[in-house]
Amino acid sequence: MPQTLAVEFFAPGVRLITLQRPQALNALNTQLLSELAAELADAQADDGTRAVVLTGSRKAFAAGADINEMAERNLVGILNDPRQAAWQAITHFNKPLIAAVNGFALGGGCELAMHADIIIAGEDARFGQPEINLGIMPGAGGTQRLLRAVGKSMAMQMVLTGEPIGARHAQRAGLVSEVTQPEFTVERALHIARNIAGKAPLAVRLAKEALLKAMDTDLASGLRFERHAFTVLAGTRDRDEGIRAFQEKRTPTFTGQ
Ligand code: DAK
Repeated sequence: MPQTLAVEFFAPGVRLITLQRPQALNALNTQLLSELAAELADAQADDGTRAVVLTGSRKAFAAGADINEMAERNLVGILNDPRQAAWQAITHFNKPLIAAVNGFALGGGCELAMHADIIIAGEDARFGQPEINLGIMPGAGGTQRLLRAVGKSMAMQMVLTGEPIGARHAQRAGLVSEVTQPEFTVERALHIARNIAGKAPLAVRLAKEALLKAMDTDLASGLRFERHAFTVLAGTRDRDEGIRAFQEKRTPTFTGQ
């Protein structure tokens, strides 16, 4: 049983993971990161899980890496850091991941949110990379993913000053797809997850992979991947079912084949 997470299941195929270290504003210590990585691995292996929502509390999605734990690590400790493996597992999660962010998403917390495919933010959410204030810099993808999400100028400003931005600002910049009242953030994320969970799983998986390719490859390679994935889907039963259901004016029943 995880100690730092709560996990709930919703039909059809949605898993809600809530970070629960309220005493430290969900700071990401080794235990929390390991439990999160294990939960995502379980969700990935489970055919019944089609989408995952990740959230924190009203006050904090996550206030970054656990600074007290960081204080105990020297350079050797950092090179052999077990949190590296946990971050790798989170990075390789291949099902749809939606972050429902209220309150602080700082440092590793902002980086964790950026691992999600979609971010829904409450009006009071604050996104920031304050590592510079500790004499360090982002280490879990912050410099790379933030720049791709918000562009060079704003990423530079956020990383070099450490100052956070609010939810509306993050939405205008493209980091966040929707802003809600804080009490509806999780509900809205679950609604989107349920919608995605009803789609053909192979199409969702390949569409996600193709979209992520756009972030790290040139246009010609991305288009090649897209064409290949599109061709693969043309041979699936779910594609036949989707088209037949349209013609028969009914809701499709996808099986993942
Ligand atoms: N770590 C540990 N404890 C934290 C914490 C954190 N990041 N953030 C907050 N807390 C604790 C506070 O110490 C306090 O504990 P008590 O004093 O009550 O025992 C409690 O949570 C409530 O916090 P505050 O009293 O400070 O609450 P406020 O509302 O006044 O302020 C705040 C909220 C979020 C503005 C403030 O707590 C704050 O500035 N927190 C630190 C934010 C921060 O600097 N985050 C970046 C950390 S560096 C890596 C990958 C990534 C990283 C590292 C390694 N590898 C791949 C190896 C990432 C690094 C970072 O994220």
